[in-house]
Amino acid sequence: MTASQPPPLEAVAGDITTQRVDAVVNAANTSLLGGGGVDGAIHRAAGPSLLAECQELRRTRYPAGLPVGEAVATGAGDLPCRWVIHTVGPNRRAGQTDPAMLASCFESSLREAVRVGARSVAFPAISAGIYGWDIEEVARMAVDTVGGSDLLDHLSTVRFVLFGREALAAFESRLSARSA
Ligand code: AR6
Repeated sequence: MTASQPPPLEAVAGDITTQRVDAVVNAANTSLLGGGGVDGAIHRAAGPSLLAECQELRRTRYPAGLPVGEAVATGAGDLPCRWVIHTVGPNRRAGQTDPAMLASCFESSLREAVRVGARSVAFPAISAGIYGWDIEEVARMAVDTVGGSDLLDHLSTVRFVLFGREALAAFESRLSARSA
């Protein structure tokens, strides 16, 4: 893959904690201190060094927490990747309904991944679980934002890793609409 040919985006069913990519994106919360869903799975699989790094980030860079739509990288502890990129999706259940905030998560996460030197990145369906966004809308924002990013030139793989048939179908449908 050369720099002039951005990578195809791919969607797979699976568990993001087992992905052999350089960086996985975590659908975190503002506290950066763990939670349920993908966040819980990533922290469990990564082990305590990830939480320690997140606590240090809170102390040094984000005393008020990581803002919605931003992203920050840490190491990955025991995960089979090098970095975890933590981002905070908008919480629809709390009235955060602006799709631009969701787009910002995907764009900021890509930028942070490229900044640390990742060439392959796996994303979950940010905000499509506990934060209550419709999977179709998440698929649209994810595929359109990542697919339209200049940062793709720096990457060899971008993979959406989805839980469940409905989520996979939503992403596959948006990906095929894009390439049609
Ligand atoms: N691999 C891939 N996808 C997963 C996995 C996994 N291991 N586990 C869940 N999903 P969510 P959010 C899917 O709730 O909506 C946490 O408590 C899941 O089916 O993880 O952004 C944080 O700390 C759904 O499609 O993230 C925050 O407080 C998608 O990942 C809050 O949840 C996202 O679901 C963030 O909520």
